[in-house]
Amino acid sequence: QIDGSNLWFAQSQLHSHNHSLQPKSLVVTDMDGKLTLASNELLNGLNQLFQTSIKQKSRVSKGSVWLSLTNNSEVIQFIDPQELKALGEDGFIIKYIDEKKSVLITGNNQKAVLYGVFHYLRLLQTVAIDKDSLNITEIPKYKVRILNHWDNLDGSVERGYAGRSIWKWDELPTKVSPRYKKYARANASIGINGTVLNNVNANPHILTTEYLKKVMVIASELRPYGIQVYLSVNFASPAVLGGLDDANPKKEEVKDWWKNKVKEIYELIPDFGGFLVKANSEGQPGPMDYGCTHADGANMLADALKPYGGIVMWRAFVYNPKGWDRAKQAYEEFLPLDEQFRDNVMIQVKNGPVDFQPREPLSPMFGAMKETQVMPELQITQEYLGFSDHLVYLGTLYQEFLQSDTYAKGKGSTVAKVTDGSIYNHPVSGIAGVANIGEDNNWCGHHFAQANWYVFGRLAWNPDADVKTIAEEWVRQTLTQKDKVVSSIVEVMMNSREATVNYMTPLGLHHLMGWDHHYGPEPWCVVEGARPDWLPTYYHKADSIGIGFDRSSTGSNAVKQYFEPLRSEFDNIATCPEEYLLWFHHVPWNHKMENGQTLWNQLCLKYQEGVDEVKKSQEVWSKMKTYIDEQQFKEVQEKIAIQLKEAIWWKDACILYFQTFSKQPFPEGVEEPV
Ligand code: GCW
Repeated sequence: QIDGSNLWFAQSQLHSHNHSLQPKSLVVTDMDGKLTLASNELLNGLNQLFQTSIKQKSRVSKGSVWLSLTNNSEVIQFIDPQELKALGEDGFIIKYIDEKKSVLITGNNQKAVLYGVFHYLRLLQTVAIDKDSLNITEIPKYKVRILNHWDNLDGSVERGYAGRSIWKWDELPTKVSPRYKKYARANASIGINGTVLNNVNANPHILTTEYLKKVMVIASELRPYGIQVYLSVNFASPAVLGGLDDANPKKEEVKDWWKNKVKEIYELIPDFGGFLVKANSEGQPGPMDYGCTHADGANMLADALKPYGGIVMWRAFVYNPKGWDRAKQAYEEFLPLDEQFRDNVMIQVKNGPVDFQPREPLSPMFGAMKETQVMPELQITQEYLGFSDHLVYLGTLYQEFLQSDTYAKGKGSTVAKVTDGSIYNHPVSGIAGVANIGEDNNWCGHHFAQANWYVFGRLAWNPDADVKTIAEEWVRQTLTQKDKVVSSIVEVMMNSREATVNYMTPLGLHHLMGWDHHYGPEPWCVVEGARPDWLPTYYHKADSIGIGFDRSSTGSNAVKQYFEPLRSEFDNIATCPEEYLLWFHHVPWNHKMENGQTLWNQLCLKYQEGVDEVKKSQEVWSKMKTYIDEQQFKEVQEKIAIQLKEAIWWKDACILYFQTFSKQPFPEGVEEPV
């Protein structure tokens, strides 16, 4: 029975073209037991895939799969030392060696070999391979490929929709959940190498000795799989925990407190990764409380971590209700500080300038900060995309963002390139994903939400990888190997995000969702005394003339923060891409759209398009019954029914509400509410 708990290890079936590739033997060149985990993983994987029991031998012979670190004298005979050096810490080679008639999997350390093993097993399951295609060198683009858990110490998860936290703080350090290892293995299989265990809205108590001892146990469970542990820290910790008067980063006693704390951490966890900090954001304490800057705060922590090789990921999610346009603030606050940050600080920036909406243009921070390493933060948990009730494959969202051109160094300066080290070169680079993992049996709440964890990892490894291919990989490993079925499911996945944009916030609309919980439509929402920038009316600005936020040069001028030609393209209503139209412009209801429709009609038609797409996916899924595990089939079917009901809810609620301003009827082809 497949219940989803096995993630993408569920099927263990060969791709139909690979049946002839059964290895004759497994050879592990491993003097000191470093490759035990990798070789067990490989042996078990191969045995399962080929339904056999593959022999382990000590000498490579015809038909072997050969596992070795690169520092082996035989390996060096077959691969150029330069190539081996270029692999760095995490890269690996999978190569068919003609002289030996064998497949070699090698890397510079055990983690890299493990990545190679997972990749080889993945290839066997997902694509037709042969000797010639087995000439693979994979080197990850980002150095830090990390999950951010917004998990609280009481076991709740902020914006989590898959049950409570997987970290059992009350049981630790005595009781160790078997899930920790499974979690580490799943992450390693997709190349993730770090995790921040606790919420960015950080409880200072994570840094007490009591909790650090619990963290130490988790770290030792994850370590064999190459996953480093990081913590979110509360900037006020020296005052709250240490009893100091305040947490002013300029004060020696504050600096000393952090230094001592960091020393204590590294004594317990020698490979500790570093800190993630949300400061002076949504009420969190920070250096600005003391008239200091983000740089002062980040650098103080960076200095404490530096001797141990630790890093600081300092978030730029800052906004202020006093400003005219929330989307502008991060740039205004951080750009003047470029050049001031230590080289072990990364500024962590959400993909869009507002907040993980179904669609946003890229944040102007990307490409603009040149002296400081900027790392993208993506959200895997579906805070604004229907929680774990809606089937939304986020690969297409991530790809659209990573391939967005910043023009920072001319055409082709994609977000991926300005952050992964291709264009600006900093000692460290990284990408973060806010996890959608919880204690639910299937880990992520919705079976298909697992694909979002999966695609995040694969893109963190290679941001230029094709997300359709990744979707197919996931389907083959998780659901089925039947070619026809695979392509139908992949199609549903590939269309799902655009559908969600359409039934929630088409044409550049954003933040229309329910107050606080962010579920369902509430574009009319008014809350007495609430911050205006938490209310949908702040964003859509619908009135009798039109709808949309004027961020053009005649409005908030947020467009100014982009490089040319983006700036002019966004600024001009005639050239602004329609998917961002209402993000950048307040547009009259009768404005003519590219296809000749008025804005009003087009808006309504887009809502309908979103609903229709969900109907289509429902139909496709209903035909999957005979191919998919029964329970899984049923659970997804039920969720799509919820999604359809809610897509209609979104459409009706938004159109009816905006109609009070446009005073125009439902256009032809758009279903009226029943
Ligand atoms: O999107 C908002 C969320 C908060 C979150 C915050 C952030 C962790 O609604 O729940 O807090 O962003 O990213 O800091």
